[in-house]
Amino acid sequence: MKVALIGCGFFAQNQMHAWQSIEGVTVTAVCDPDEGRRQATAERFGIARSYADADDMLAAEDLDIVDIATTVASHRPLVEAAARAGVHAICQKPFAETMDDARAMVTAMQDAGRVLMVHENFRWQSAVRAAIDALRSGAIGRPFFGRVSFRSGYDVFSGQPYLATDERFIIQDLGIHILDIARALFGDVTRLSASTARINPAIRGEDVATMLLDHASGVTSIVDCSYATRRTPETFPETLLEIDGDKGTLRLDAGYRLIIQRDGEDARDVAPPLLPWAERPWHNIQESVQIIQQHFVDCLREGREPETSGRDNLRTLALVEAAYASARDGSRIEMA
Ligand code: NAD
Ligand code: 89V
Repeated sequence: MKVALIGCGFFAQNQMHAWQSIEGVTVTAVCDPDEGRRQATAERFGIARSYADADDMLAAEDLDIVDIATTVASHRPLVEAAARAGVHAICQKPFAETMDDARAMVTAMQDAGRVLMVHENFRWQSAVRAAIDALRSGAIGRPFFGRVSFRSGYDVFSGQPYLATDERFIIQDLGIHILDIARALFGDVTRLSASTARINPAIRGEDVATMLLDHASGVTSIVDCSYATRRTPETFPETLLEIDGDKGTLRLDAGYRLIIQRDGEDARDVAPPLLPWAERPWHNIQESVQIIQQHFVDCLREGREPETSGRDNLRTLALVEAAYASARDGSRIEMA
């Protein structure tokens, strides 16, 4: 399968490493209007052809997949360009700036008969996946309460400066992952309320968000996110879990310890491996990049819809929009 990368920035480097680890896949071209980034990425990964413009690349290259690793404002035009060119697309989160844009992107790819997946990778982290698998196998019986928690004081702004200046911060950038994990664990959401705060005066958006979710399955969950939490150990970028079921409890604790209590205690180390190209503390996220891209390729080969397809991700994005609306006016939002 021939892949082209669109956007040669901070996170795309992980995506390039991951493509190079997947059998039967070759990245044949990269694209970025920023010449320095484009050339550095092409050189680093030995890619012969590079382009400043995505339309030019799509016209010139014979591709199976485009990997869209740009920030959100360009996602809709780039996915629509992929649809016009008749290539499958994997697009970074946040999927779109508005629900209308996201729906248009899903429709464009559907009409083109091509597969669209969102690079929604947190539910693919191996520690989170171990918890999802345990829950789905009935390890604690029927769940009725969950807390999905990401609290950190890590400096994300040095690698991703736009996070400090965007009007929306933690729900759109990080909460979107944590809400998606809540969906993967407990299913779709019927009601949501949220409150937010900005603790760091040097940034524009909110850096704390606390959300209360009712799930159609009967579970009530709390999704809490903070980049204003100074504590030891610093757990970036771990998502911690506490889940109560009618037969026991499950916890994913700091340090990647999965603990299931049910007639006794089963504690497991579910730490992610340190891939050869990865570095701590990002190795958890980096491993999930390889897993999600492998999932995309497997789905294309087997004709299956990816778990985090564009269509699926509309429901995660709707939670982000609902959380901002609730935080703005104090309402409790009924999800369609
Ligand atoms: P970045 O700003 O470092 O890189 C984006 C690159 O895209 C830039 O080099 C820019 O010149 C290029 N670009 C913009 N418009 C383009 C266009 N039309 N055609 C080609 N190139 C274009 O951003 P980043 O930090 O790498 O983030 C990219 C995306 O990845 C964001 O949506 C972010 O939320 C997401 N991200 C995801 C994770 C994760 O774990 N899933 C982690 C970090 C970032
Ligand atoms: O996942 C992300 O999109 C990143 C981070 C983990 C730092 O929030 O921006």
